[in-house]
Amino acid sequence: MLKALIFDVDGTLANNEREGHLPAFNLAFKQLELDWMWSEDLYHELLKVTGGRERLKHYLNKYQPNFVCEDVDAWIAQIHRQKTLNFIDLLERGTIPLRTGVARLIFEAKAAGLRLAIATTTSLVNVETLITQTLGVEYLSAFEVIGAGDMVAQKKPASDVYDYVLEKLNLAPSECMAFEDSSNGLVSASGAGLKSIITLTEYTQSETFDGALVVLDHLGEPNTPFSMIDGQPTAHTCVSVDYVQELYAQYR
Ligand code: XBP
Ligand code: MG
Repeated sequence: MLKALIFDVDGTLANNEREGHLPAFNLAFKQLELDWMWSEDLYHELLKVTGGRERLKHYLNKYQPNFVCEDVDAWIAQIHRQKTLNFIDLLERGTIPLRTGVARLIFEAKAAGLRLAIATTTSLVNVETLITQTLGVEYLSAFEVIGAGDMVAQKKPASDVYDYVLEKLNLAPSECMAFEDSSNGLVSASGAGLKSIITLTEYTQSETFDGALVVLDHLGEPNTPFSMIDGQPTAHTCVSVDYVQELYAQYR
């Protein structure tokens, strides 16, 4: 029986890479007097590396090979702390909404008695601020488990964060459904034995999603139907609990 829905955050709950993380990184570079500026195209490439600190390290190795400092990891941590402050500031200004259909599905799932959890690469404070700003602070407790990047040894595409969430929920992967937007996220969820529903973003639309139950442009609303990119044709026009249950029953 389907018992829980587990949501990724960046790209899945909110389309917040281009409007959130990217400008937050660039502002941090400026504030710390670094002569770096990430374009959208460069960021698209850098997104293959999950986790902000890991992404910064990859950028330094590949694009700033002559950069020297005494303690690179401490410097990266400082840039990342500043970037997180900038990102939180953007969230608190209310400029980053949830994606189409996300709030509706969360309300519906909760009303139907499904358990809710989060499995993300980003920091806990980012998740808590996003939920507070969009759904309201009372919704923080609706998510029984929030698995964040720094709580596990390896970030996505490793399965660690999904393994962690399943263990905390005390559920088997066969009792849950994952929601992801990226190939790294799908590989992570699949590695933990979970089936996934994918909603693409502009950054992930050219990726491959072998093994996903269905690939959509978004979760849809009754008056804003989703487009199916890959999957079995359906009469459903938005991802409702009924549709999730149908997908779950077909592929269990
Ligand atoms: C996507 C990511 C994150 C964010 C940045 O995470 O790779 O690294 O881009 O977050 P997910 P931090 O889709 O799993 O939510 O800078 O806080 O690491
Ligand atoms: Mg994601």
